[in-house]
Amino acid sequence: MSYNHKSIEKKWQERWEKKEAFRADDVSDKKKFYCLVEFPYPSGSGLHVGHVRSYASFDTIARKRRMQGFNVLYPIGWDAFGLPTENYAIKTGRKPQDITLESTQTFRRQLKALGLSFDWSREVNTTDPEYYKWTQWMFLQFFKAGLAYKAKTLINWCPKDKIGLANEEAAGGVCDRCGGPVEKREKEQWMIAITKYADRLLSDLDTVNYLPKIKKQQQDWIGKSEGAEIDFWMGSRMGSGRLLCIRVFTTRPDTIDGATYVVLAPEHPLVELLTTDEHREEVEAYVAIAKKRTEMERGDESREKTGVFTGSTVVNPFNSEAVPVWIADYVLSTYGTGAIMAVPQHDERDRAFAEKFGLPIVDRPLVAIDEVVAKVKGNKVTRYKLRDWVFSRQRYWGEPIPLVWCDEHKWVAVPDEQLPVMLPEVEKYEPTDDGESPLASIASFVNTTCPTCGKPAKRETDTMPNWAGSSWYFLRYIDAHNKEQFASADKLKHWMPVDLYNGGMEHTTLHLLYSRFWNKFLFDHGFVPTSEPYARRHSHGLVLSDDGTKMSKSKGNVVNPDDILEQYGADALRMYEMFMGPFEEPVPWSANGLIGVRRFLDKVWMVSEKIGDSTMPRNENLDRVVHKTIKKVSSDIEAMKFNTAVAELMKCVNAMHEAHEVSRNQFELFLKLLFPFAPHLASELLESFFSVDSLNDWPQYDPTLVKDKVITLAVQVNGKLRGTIEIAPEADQSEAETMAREQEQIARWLDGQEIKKVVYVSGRMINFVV
Ligand code: ANZ
Repeated sequence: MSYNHKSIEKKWQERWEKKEAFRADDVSDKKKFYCLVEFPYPSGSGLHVGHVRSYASFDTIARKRRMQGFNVLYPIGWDAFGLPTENYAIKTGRKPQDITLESTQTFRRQLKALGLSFDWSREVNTTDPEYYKWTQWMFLQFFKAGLAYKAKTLINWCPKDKIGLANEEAAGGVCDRCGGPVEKREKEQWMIAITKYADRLLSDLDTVNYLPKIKKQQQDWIGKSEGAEIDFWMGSRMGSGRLLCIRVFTTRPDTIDGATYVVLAPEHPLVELLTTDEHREEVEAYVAIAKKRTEMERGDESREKTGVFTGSTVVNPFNSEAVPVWIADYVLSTYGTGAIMAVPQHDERDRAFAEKFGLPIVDRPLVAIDEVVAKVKGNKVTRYKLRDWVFSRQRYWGEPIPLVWCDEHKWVAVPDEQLPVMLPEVEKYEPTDDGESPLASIASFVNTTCPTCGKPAKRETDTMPNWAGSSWYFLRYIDAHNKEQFASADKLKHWMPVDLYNGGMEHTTLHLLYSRFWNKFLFDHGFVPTSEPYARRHSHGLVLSDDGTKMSKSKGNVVNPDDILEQYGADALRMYEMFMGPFEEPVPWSANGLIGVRRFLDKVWMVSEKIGDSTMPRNENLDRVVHKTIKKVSSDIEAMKFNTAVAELMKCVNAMHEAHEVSRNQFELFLKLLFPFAPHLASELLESFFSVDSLNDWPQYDPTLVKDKVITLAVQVNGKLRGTIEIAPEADQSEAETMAREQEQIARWLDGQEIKKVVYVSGRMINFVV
């Protein structure tokens, strides 16, 4: 028999909405619990089943916490600026604002149809001027603190999307958005000095509870290296009379005695000066090719080494030997000093290079680092791989950067009372090939007056990257409608830090790092109460299509949650996505798996028909099953092992199904456990048999019932009691025999004896006749 999910789910969703059942209290005696999931980008294609996995799983935790008496904040909103909407607007000739409105309506409808317990009164949208006013205000705090600066840099440029990308968005030389190759372009950009926080972003990882793989990725991305900078001088003066030196960065000063050559990155400023005429042609040809290669290619350890000799030598400052200077693209200009001392004896890459070009490989003992550094007058330095954050985009659909250029006063902040700087409505959004923002062609936007002197001035036309709005949205949820501040200090103090945060692994080096940095900055300036925004971070695995590949529109293998809600219901979809596999691992979609979960829910419905009255005798075995389920489900939710929690609930229902009768108490306990997973069905059954008020506590298991039952069995040798064993009542003779023989005090009596017979009286005794 199948239950009617449509009427039941609609009924409960309407009731929750009317009661504002999930509204969090800003003032409460209860302990707070701030449960956060990464807010979605409202794309035109609607909610993805991958969203459901994260949101439903955390909904389970949020609901359990409410039952446990916590004041829970579980909010949601829209991260709506960015390229997909802008590109879609260009394609369809519509306004990004209208498209966003439409997409958020779809997403909201879908999330509500899932019965997720979000506090909808705190919904935020990063494209709302009331929201981005504060994003702009925060940018100005960075600017005023000297952490936002404009610099000409080589940026990663995606020729297809016509957009500059941060390093994090161009990892491996490919565009994060379209997958196409990324070029280098020189461009003036706003940068934010995240590197000033590199050390704290690293060391404070010790103060938070993140999945180990998340911590590791952040550590690697920040990439701290302790080493030394050492100067290798030329032995003689150049024609100009100058004495040149190459400064190398090494993490292994102890190997310097074995440094048999020096390598410059092809872009190194000394390349030209050090190249002798004899080698110039060859060097120039090499440099031209090397510059075209992506950093990924160049960093690839397995690639055949290439390089050229400059014709010059420098002196190894430790042993005064002359060493040749080479140019090779495995040395990157963007790291360290862009020059290395090569130690083929100790470094794989240097060895491969030396072998290929016939450079000396010498075996010399290591020298203590401090001794080397003192002798060669080197500087100990700490280097980071982390780069400053490229913060401007020459695109339309983002927050305008609230600065004004005045020839006299340079960059001037727009005064607070003039925020937000509104994004003007425009006819055309097309990015330009010269890389200028579409806003640059709107005279009414560009032309303004200098806030300092009142003379004519021009607005900055770059917009912010879409990582801006998401860097602080967890703060806005706390006080979503505040018009005076981004959030009040009292409320921030009440709710921060986020107790538990879930999101995709793909955000570990982007959003997660940016928002930690952003929060630390606000903390340093007294705007937020905690240095770290998230006490605990977890990550869910992707939901793949049934053939194990990524779901994508072009392949037509996207599962639409609407269809499933219609046919199987929200409870089935939610619970299936928790059951499909370990939470942090990618799992393929399985239609059969979904059907199996739906059948389980139908079985729950059927169990309700065999609920006995309170006069029936206690079925102790079923009691044990129920209490073991309480124990396992409780600890599994805490450990985010949602799949095994669901499996346990299934086992319990099977036991109930097989039992002759199920007591009211047993069923009530079960429904309470089911509620965080399948809230509609559980509420419906609780209401018809008990009361939904009973959801005010989380079931506790009886410790005596979860212990496996054991009895004491007497062990005799030749009829004399020699000891006892604790054993399950249903144990057979061989189990009892094995256990008895393992007991030392019994083994002593049997040692060296020939056993003639064993008498076993189940539940009473075992007798060895020797
Ligand atoms: C000599 C040496 C001997 C090195 C040895 C390593 C091992 P991490 O740990 O990643 O910071 N290096 C320095 N700058 C470089 C650049 N711009 N491009 C490519 N390689 C560069 O790596 C630091 C080490 O990588 C440095 O220490 C340097 O090689 C190389 F047995 O110096 B080492």
